[in-house]
Amino acid sequence: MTDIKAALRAQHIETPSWAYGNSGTRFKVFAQKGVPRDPYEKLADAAQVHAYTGIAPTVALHIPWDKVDDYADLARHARELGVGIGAINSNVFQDDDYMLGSVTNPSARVRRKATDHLLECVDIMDATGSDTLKLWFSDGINYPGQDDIRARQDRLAESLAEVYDRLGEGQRFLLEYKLFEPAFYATDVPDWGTAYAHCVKLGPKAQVVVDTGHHAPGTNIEFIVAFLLREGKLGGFDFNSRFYADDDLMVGAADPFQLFRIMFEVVRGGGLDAEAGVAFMLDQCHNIEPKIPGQIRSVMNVQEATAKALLVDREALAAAQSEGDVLGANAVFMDAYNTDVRPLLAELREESGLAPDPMTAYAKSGYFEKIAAERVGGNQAGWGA
Ligand code: PSV
Ligand code: MN
Repeated sequence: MTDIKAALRAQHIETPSWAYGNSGTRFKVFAQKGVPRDPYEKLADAAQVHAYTGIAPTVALHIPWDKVDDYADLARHARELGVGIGAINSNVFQDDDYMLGSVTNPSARVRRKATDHLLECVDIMDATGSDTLKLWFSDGINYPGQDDIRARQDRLAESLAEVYDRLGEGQRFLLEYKLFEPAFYATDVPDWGTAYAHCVKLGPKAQVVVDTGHHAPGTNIEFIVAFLLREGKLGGFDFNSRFYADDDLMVGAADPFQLFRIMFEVVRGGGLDAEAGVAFMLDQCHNIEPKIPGQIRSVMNVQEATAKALLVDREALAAAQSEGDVLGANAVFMDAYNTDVRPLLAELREESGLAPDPMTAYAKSGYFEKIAAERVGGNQAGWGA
């Protein structure tokens, strides 16, 4: 139990700045009270999530949504709030120029513009002290014959190589894949195999990030996790959950058992160890639920799944597996999943001087009432704004 508690104490989950802004679907973005109006206020909200959970000490930025004049000042502000800047997420999907793609666009001018943005993100890493660049490309085509699939791979490789060469000491990039959307026929980085192949070619500073919402229904995500960890190529997660496509719902809400299975492979593969360098990030939007509690709940969901994964009796499991005891092995696995870990986590928090229930503690803190009263006027931050 001491080992389990130590592992849980060391766990670090990163929240995304964009989860604190307004978000929605293409049908409607609902405004909520107290929503941040700039990146500084987003960091203040993220600091609340860390204050009550104790395990969310960094915040991912998305550029240009979090564009500021002075990034060093933003990083200083974060430190004063007790948090740090995590991954820098690039955005080459919201400019008119990118209609036919960014780094894979048939136009050399547009490709140059996109790659320059990625390089600018590395400058922001330098200024903020971030060690991770996250790359997601919306690039792809809608119609057979629209563009040359293979040439697009060449263009992608060329841009990635340029960004890779710009990375400094201790910096890396994570390449994210996604099956479809916004491209509907062929996406340029559609799956982990494509991302993996590009990363292997580039070298150790390039790794794959698994966004749990980016697969075809029924995909065995924990297999991908096990494989990438074994190869030293699992750079991190964008956690969220989904019922249909890339729903960006709270992680663990749709399928807590899947999250447990993923976390088991993480534990099994040594992915919780700091040296493994796996970044546990959330990539979610809270369209109808309040945002700060939505993030607190999500962090707790990952923590609960991790605790259950750590509880798996690995010796008993290995014994049953080597004896070919199918039902016995499955029972060991399910015993851990069916354990109520909430008392253990409450105890852990109290040992660290935190309230046992972060949701209640936050609700009672009066923070929401304060920001709802203070944050009037100005433009609320939003997904894509
Ligand atoms: C794309 O769907 C994605 O998962 C990428 O990580 C983007 O940066 C993010 O969503 C935007 O919310
Ligand atoms: Mn993502």
